[in-house]
Amino acid sequence: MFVDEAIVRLRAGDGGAGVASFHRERGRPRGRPEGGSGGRGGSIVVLADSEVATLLEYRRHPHRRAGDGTHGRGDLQHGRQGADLVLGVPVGTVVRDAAGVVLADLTEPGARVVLVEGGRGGRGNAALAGPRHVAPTFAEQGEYGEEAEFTFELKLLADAAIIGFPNAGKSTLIARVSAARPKVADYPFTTLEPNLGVVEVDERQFVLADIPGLVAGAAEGRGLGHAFLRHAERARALVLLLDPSPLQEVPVAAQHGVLVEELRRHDPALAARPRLVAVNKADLSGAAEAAAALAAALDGEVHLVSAVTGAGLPALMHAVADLVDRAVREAPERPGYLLHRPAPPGFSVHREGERWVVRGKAAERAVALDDLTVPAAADFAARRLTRAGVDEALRRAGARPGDEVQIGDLVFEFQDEAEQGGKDGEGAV
Ligand SMILES: Nc1nc2c(ncn2[C@@H]2O[C@H](COP(=O)(O)OP(=O)(O)OP(=O)(O)O)[C@@H](O)[C@H]2O)c(=O)[nH]1
Ligand SMILES: [Mg+2]
Repeated sequence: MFVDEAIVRLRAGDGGAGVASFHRERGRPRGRPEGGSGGRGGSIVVLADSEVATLLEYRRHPHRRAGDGTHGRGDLQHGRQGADLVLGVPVGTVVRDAAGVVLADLTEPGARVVLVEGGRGGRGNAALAGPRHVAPTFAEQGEYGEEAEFTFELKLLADAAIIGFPNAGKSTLIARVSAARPKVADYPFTTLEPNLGVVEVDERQFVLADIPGLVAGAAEGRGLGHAFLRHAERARALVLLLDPSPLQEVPVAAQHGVLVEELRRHDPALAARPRLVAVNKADLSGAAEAAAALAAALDGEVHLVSAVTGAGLPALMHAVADLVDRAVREAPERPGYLLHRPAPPGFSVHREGERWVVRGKAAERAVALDDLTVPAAADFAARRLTRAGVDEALRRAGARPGDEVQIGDLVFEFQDEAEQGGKDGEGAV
């Protein structure tokens, strides 16, 4: 089953906690701090993999988690890192965040992007020890891994795409010029998913896509709708394949008009894409006349081919190869992949009712200690908030000494250190 869209929920691993412990020796109740740090949580990465053909796996299992880091231990033993999780997706997958912003367009095999970052491991008391806190009795907590929802959308990377009404003979044609073997039948909408085939013309090669049939009103959902046109979006050239058969109710000139209009409604850039026009089923009576009349009406070239007998196909494939080559010369690079990283760690201050609320990693990290009821730990956290600029930001926002401040789960009273004799004042909590 071919699946070209999936919504996934990804959760990176949590960081392990740091630990507070002390070297113990006979006669010395409290020796040097020896608490190890926690390991960082695993991240989740998407990787464009040419072995992966569909997003089916993500439709089936949309929830993914990377490994957690383990906690630190005494004796300077650090926790192990959580395992990263690598999600293989087909080449041509576009990744969007929940707001629809494109994070990555994975057009090259091997392209990879980190989508959610593992939580940092907490530092143990050995790593926290410094001149001011020679033997901290506290340690940092591990950080939660990031969690977010993403949309994966596969846009096949064909060089050229065949667009036409149901039954026009698109699948018959691709089967004739490539090794692709899609189902062919004389009822409409035989093809429900695109088929790719490699076409060789002299020394040249290009990838041709057989796209499901398009009808008038596809943009409103008629027939199979037009969502599958996403697989034509990256094609450098289009082949409009028209059906002169009397069984086809719409005459070829009108088919041409409908196809161009539906392309435009899906994406104006598609209607502007270089294209060739071909009338199929040359073996049927009336086909040559229909092709000639259309050429006159369009004042352009119309290929007359038969996907069954093969007539006219070499010339048409040559013309497609020429068009693809020209487009490659004009724009050799496929649109590379874009990337917006999430906002860097920082913080913001908001007034919520009577309380000041500080949000953001920099502030949450400062207070992520295992036991803030220990005065030394509270002192340590207060100093880190000052260093991170949180006090200053609160003061500028209008916070007064005694106001309530919330950071994460922690609520405390604002104390203006500047008014108490400077940031380095000893013992202020
Ligand atoms: N006489 C004649 N019949 C053709 C030719 N090409 C295709 N057909 C017939 O047209 C019918 C439809 O062919 P398909 O290749 O399945 O058409 P399609 O465009 O892929 O159709 P959908 O997948 O339904 O959109 C089949 O019965 C084919 O045998 C041709 O050149 N001449
Ligand atoms: Mg078909």
